[in-house]
Amino acid sequence: MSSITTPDDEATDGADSVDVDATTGTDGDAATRTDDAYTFDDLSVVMGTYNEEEAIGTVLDDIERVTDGRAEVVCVDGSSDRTPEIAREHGATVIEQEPQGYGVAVREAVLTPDRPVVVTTDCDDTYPMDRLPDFLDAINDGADVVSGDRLYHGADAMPAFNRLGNQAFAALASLLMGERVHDTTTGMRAYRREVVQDIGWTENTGLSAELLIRPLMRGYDVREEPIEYAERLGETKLDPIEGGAAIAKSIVTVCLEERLRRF
Ligand SMILES: Nc1nc2c(ncn2[C@@H]2O[C@H](COP(=O)(O)OP(=O)(O)O)[C@@H](O)[C@H]2O)c(=O)[nH]1
Ligand SMILES: [Mg+2]
Repeated sequence: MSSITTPDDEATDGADSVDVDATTGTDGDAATRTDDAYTFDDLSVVMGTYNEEEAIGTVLDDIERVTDGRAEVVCVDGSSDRTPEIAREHGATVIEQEPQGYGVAVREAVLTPDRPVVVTTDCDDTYPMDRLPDFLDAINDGADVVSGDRLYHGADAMPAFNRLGNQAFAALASLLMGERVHDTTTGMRAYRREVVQDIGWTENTGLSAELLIRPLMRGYDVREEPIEYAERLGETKLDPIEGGAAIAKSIVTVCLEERLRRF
């Protein structure tokens, strides 16, 4: 795992408030480690879903298989197709919301669960749900945020324009933060619930970058974990030019806000 370790002496009040109330594990699978380690019973997998009927069955089947049906699934849905029906058939909690963009949906999704570990994903079969145990392990190892780095393995399935853009976003954020990050716009991350609850989120298309940058700049233990990235099922909901401009703006705004906050 590549690690962005923020020194403790840079930690601020936000990081100090991370107080892990670990629950007792049960026996049985790879995600069960010690008495006070989180297990799949402590995990919520959350996502925005917008007309993803081609992909949602596969994504939810994968989560069920990998977590033995123990992870809770929350979908914040703005679809006009059969996505929400398929989600409910799979036992997911579906929150209906008018489509207002990625970040509006994902903010609602990360704030909904009561469980102590929250994992985000896209509902498009691009992210490896098989890696959920590794993300949970990293949280149990002390990480506050575990961020899937798609670019580490090359992200061949990503359109070349998006890949270049994502590399540029990571370079820009690294420069502004003074810490090297490799993938700021990934959809797959694990968070301790306190992290998402304790920080105020402002961005929409740029929420993914914000969800990495604010915790990192507040001294939380943020780690990047290389992941494979697969070809999408169904159509993308993000316009690369308009969305890319919004993400760049979010990165600059959030980095400046976090720098000012330190004074
Ligand atoms: N509820 C909701 N979900 C959205 C909206 N926009 C995007 N999503 C979902 O957010 C995830 C990310 O979008 P995606 O099209 O995969 O973006 P990309 O990965 O950048 O191509 C997908 O699961 C989408 O269905 C929206 O306005 N409302
Ligand atoms: Mg996607």
